[in-house]
Amino acid sequence: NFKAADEGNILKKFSENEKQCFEKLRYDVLLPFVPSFHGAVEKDGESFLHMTDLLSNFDLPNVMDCKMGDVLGGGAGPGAGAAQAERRPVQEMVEVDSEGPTPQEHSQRGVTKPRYMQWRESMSSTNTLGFRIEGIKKSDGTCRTDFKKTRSKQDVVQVFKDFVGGNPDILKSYLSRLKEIQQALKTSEFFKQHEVIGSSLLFIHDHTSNAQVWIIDFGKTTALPEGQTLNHDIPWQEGNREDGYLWGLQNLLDTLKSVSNE
Ligand code: 4IP
Ligand code: ADP
Ligand code: MN
Repeated sequence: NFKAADEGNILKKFSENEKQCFEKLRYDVLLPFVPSFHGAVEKDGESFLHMTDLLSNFDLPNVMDCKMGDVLGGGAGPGAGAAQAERRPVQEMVEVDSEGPTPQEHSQRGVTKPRYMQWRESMSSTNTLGFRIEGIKKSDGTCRTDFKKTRSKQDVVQVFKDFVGGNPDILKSYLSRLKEIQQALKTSEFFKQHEVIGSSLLFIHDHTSNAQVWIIDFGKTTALPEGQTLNHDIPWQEGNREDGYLWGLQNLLDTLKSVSNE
């Protein structure tokens, strides 16, 4: 999905939806918290979004991807409706939880995508905390994505503790950056007017204690109909399209605070 680009930049596989988000973000208070966008480009016959490589000002970075809010999408977004026809292999569920699939899903050897996604939300911390850890890449080259059952606050605290290597300066920087992001989100016009699904906060730090958090991945972020806005902090209900982003962010802040207190 990604390609190297000119110094300090990367190319992400083109998405019209994501491009539109980046264009609107140019005029929004969230601009300082998203990668700089340099437009759509063609390379080897394929289209890409040209943006800043967030890792380029780090020396051997450690990176964590935290997916915020609901993942499925409650409205007419890309997560709903059409996805009912898509199937995921039942084996993927069995690998995480042998009790996961129903007898019917076993006999069909598949689960519908919305069912799979809802199950992923319930196994991970998405349902209980409003965010989940997707993956971690460490400076030593190791990569972990086995967080599908990381659900409780204590589980998440342990993962973060290990990730920051117990460094209090890094934790402090992460916390203050998250508070800035929270403030910006609360005043953002873009955020008010969009359902944010499947977007992540990218945590990056290195041994010099340089630590930053960025908002990434607008592939499934969709504009609401003209005049409609979201609160992002109230529970999802059929039809309200609430994504639980701010609820998840507050829980993420509280979780990081308990890492520092331990
Ligand atoms: C994945 O589940 C992620 O939710 C993907 O979202 C999603 O891609 C996949 O759907 C879904 O199966 P796992 O994390 O359990 O693998 P993201 O790319 O935001 O991480 P979509 O296409 O919905 O963006 P499929 O249909 O691509 O498999
Ligand atoms: P996808 O739509 O495939 O989920 P994302 O935008 O979430 O794509 O990016 C996937 C991963 O690529 C992230 O977890 C992050 O590690 C890396 N990544 C994404 N954008 C950037 C960026 N601008 N700079 C550096 N790394 C990035
Ligand atoms: Mn993503």
